Amino acid sequence: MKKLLFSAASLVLMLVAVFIFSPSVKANILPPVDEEGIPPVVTITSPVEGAVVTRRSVVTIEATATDDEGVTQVYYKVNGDTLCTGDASLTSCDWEVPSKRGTYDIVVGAYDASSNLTLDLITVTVK
Ligand SMILES: [Ca+2]
Repeated sequence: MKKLLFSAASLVLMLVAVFIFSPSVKANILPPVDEEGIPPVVTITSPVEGAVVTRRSVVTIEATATDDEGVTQVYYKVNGDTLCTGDASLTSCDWEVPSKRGTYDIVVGAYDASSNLTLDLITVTVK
């Protein structure tokens, strides 16, 4: 009797394991995976690479972000500081240019639903 119970318990465990690890069940539990692994396409359209911007002005950074399965998150950074974050509808971000002259890196990043990340980077000069 003891042995029979043990066998029954093993069988249940095995079925549970099969259930948990079967691909169809996994697909329902885990977020969708972009099997193609196609990352978003991101382009900073304004300002242009190497542009000279005036200190203490406000520059509108504009970018496009597209993806085969849809862009889920976009962010704008200048020298590592996050200026704006949003969903795919975020296509521009105002940057209050500091008074310090020099070169500044503008980065726009976009994620798709599979957490693929694409960055575009330009460098501008503040004068
Ligand atoms: Ca994608």
